[in-house]
Amino acid sequence: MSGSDQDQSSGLQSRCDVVIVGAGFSGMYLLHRMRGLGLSARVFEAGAGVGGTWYWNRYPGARVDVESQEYSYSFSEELQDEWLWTERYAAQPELLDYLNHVADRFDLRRDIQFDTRVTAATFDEARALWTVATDGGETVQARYCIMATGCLSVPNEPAFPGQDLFKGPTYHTGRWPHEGVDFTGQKVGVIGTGSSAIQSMPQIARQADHLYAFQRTPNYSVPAHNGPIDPAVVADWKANRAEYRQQARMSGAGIVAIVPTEDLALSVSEEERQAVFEDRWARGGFSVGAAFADISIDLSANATAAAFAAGKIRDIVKDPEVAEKLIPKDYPFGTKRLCVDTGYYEMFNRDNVTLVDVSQSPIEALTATGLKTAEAEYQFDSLVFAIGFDAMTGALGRIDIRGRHGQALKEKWADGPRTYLGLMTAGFPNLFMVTGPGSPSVLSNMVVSIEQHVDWITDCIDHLNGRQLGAIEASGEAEDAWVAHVNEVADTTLYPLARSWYLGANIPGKPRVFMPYVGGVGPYREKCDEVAARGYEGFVLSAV
Ligand code: FAD
Ligand code: N01
Repeated sequence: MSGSDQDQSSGLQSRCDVVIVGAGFSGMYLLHRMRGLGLSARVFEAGAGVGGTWYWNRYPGARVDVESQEYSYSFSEELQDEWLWTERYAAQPELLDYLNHVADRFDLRRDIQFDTRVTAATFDEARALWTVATDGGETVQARYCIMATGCLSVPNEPAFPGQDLFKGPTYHTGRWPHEGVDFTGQKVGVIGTGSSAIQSMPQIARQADHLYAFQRTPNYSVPAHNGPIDPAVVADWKANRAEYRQQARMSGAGIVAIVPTEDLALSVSEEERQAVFEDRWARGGFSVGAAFADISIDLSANATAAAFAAGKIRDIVKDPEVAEKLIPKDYPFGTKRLCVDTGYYEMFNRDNVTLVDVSQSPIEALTATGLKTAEAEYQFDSLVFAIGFDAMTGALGRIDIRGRHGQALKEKWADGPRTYLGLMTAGFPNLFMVTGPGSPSVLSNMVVSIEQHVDWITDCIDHLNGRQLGAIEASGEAEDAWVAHVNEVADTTLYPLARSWYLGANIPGKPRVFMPYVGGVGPYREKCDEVAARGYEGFVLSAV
C-alpha cells in the first residue's frame, strides 16, 4: 500500500491509507512516521489546534511533572538540538509552543483537520477497510485506523444534584477557557484535590479573595522545586543525551531523573532510610516515589514512605487539624498518582484558604450561590471542577467503533478493556491504539511510551506492506493471555488497594479493572520487540 494508490477525492467522502484520530504528542508523531513510509494519512482533531493535553489543560499552574528535557520527543536530533526549555518543569504555554513548533517544523498541519470530532469507525470485513465518520458529516476510508485519542482527554463531567442551579461561572480544569480567568476579588470553590487541583489552587489562592478546597480524598504530593532550568543539566543532557534517552527507554517509568534504585526500604537502617527520603525530597519530583524499589510492592516498605510524607505535611501545615485532614489514611503511598506541587501544602497556611473535608459529609448539591454538604453551606462566586477524567477508555468509548460482525468495542469492553499489548484488540483488525489499556502508558513518562508505540506500529505497517499483507489482528488467545498477565502483575503490587482512576473508580458505574500495565516500560518494550521479531507472534496477519 502506498500513497500513490489513494483515491483522494475532495468532498464528504475520501480515501487514504491511514486515519489518525487525535493531534497530541501521539497523533503528531504518527503522522510524521506514516508520511515517512510513503503513506497518505489524515488526522482528525476535535480541538482547534495541535497539542492535545497541552491544548486543553490551560488552568493556572498547569505544567509537566517529568523534567522538561525528558518529556520531549527523542526522534529528531535536530529538534532536540534547537529547542531549549526554560524551566525544570515546563509550564503549559511553553509545552504548547513546543508542540506548535513541532507541527511547523515537520509541516504537519496540512494533513490535520481541526475542529473535527470522529464519531464512528466501522470495519468493512470484505475489503479490510475502516470507514471513519466525523461530526462534520464526512467519511473517510482507510486501511488502518489509529486511535491517538489520549488517556486523559475526556473530562469527567460534573453531575452534582442541583448542577444547573449555581448562578456563577463554572470551569473544568481539563477545558480551561483560552482567554484565562481572573479570580481577583472573588470567592472560589474548587472541587477535587488531584494533580490538576494541586497545581491550580496555589495560583488561584494568590489571586482570589477566598478559596474553598473541597477534598474527598487527600493525595500525596511531593515538591517540584521548579525554577529556571539548570545550565549544568542542559549541558550534561546535551553531552549524554543518547545514553539518557536509551536509559529512559529501558527503565521502569521512562524517567532518568528520578534515579531509580534497587535498594529496599527495609534493608537499610532507619537513619539511612530517612536520609534517603530527605535527599530525594530535596531533589523533588517523582524521585521521592522511587526512593526504594519495594515501595510499590511491599506494605511495610510503603508505610515508611507514607510516614515520611505525613511528617512533611505536619511540618509544613501549621494548623494540626488541617494537616491531619491532608494526610491520606486509607491507601498506600503512590497508589493514587503521586502529585508534584509548587507550594500546595504551604497554601493551607494562608488566611484566605479553607480546606473542606467532604469525605464524611459529601457534597449534597450545588445551590444558586455555592454548595451544601450534610453539615454546612458554602458560598462562592465561581466554581472550578478539578474532578479529573474518564481515563484510558473514555475517548475510545465515545466513538462508535465496530469491528468484525458489527461488534461494538463498547460491548466487547463492557467488563473492562481487553487488549493484546495495549496495541490492538481481537476482532478489530487494523485498528491500533497508542498507549492503550494494557500498556505502561499513564504509569510512565508518556512521551517515551508514545514514541515506543508509534515506532512499533510504524514498523508493523511497514512489515505488512513489504509482504503484500493488508491486515493484522490480535488473536483471542494472545489477548486472553496478555489480559491475565496484566492483572497478575498488577496484583503483585499495591496499586489495586487504592480507589484510583487507574481502576476506573472515579467514574460511577465504570468496571473496576486495573488498566495500565505495571511491568515497566523497559520489559514491556522488550516484549513488544520480541513479538515483532517472531513475525508478530500472537497476531494473525493476512492478505486482503
Ligand atoms: P492527548 O494529548 O490527550 O491528545 C489526544 C487528542 O485526541 C486530544 O487533542 C483530543 O481532542 C483528541 N481526540 C480524542 N477523541 C477524539 C475524537 N473522537 N475525534 C477527534 N479528536 C479526538 N504525562 C506525563 O508523562 N508527564 C506529565 O507530566 C503529564 N502531565 C499531564 C498533565 C495534565 C494536566 C494531563 C491532563 C495529563 C498529563 N500527562 C502527563 C498525560 C498526557 O496526557 C500525556 O503525557 C500526553 O500529552 C498524551 O498525548 P496523546 O497525544 O496520547 O493524548
Ligand atoms: O484528576 P484526578 P486530575 N465529589 O482524578 C475528586 C494527570 N495530570 O485532573 O480521589 C468530590 O486525579 C477526586 O476525589 P477522589 C495525572 O496523571 C498530571 O487532578 O475520587 N470530589 C479527586 O480528588 C493525574 O493523575 C498533572 O475521592 C470529587 C479529584 O476530584 C491525572 O491527569 C496535572 C468528585 C480528581 O482528581 C488526573 O488528574 C494534572 C465528586 N463527585 C493532571 N469527583 C501534572 O502534574 C471527583 N472528585 C503533570
